[in-house]
Amino acid sequence: MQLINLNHSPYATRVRILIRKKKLEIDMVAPTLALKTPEFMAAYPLGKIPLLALDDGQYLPESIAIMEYLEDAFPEHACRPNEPLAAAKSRVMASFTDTHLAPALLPYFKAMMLPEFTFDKNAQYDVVRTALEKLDQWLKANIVLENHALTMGDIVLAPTFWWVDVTVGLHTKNDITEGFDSLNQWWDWVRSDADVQRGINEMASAFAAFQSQRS
Ligand SMILES: N[C@@H](CCC(=O)N[C@@H](CS)C(=O)NCC(=O)O)C(=O)O
Repeated sequence: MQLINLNHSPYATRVRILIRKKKLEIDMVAPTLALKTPEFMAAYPLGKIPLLALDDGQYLPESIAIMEYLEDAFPEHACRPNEPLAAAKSRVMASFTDTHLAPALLPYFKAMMLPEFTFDKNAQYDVVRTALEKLDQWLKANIVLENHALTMGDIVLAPTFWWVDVTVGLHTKNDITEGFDSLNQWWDWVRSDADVQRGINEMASAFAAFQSQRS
């Protein structure tokens, strides 16, 4: 098996972190076809990275589906809790990441890729801050860090959360997480994990390389 990977991608990073947490021997390789080309789309119809290349030649897209597959296929070193409510909370974190937080960051990513793209920075700041406020309140009510082991939900959220400061920080000096104590405590806790930290460092290096190419 191989993971077709992009180091800057929060979606690929969550899978890299899980692979390392589960101690799986899966090579991580860059795509050999250029993204968005007809060749890429013909080979991988959903058109996105990451992809898990299976040994029989099939490709599995969608990071969460890949992570669930790896948990099902390799139950050792589980990152999906057995206890139903803990498992549900892990899924809430993953779902919140992809349905609330990542969409709120989209205009920032778009502006990074397309310098001519403009958006209302004050309004978008408020959208992101509102999403973070909800997350802070949810964490406060649902996660007790002292009793909490790293789950798939944490692994999904952490790389996208890293991008919050980076993307919003390109446009404002405000600390967008100011006052969100539960969220900040969770962030300190999650990035103290060596595999999470490694994934974040890889994203940071890839982003630094992207920025130096453009300047
Ligand atoms: N829902 C997908 C999203 C993956 C995604 O958006 N990947 C980006 C890289 S961060 C990508 O492949 N973009 C290429 C493109 O849109 O052409 C997942 O969870 O895997």
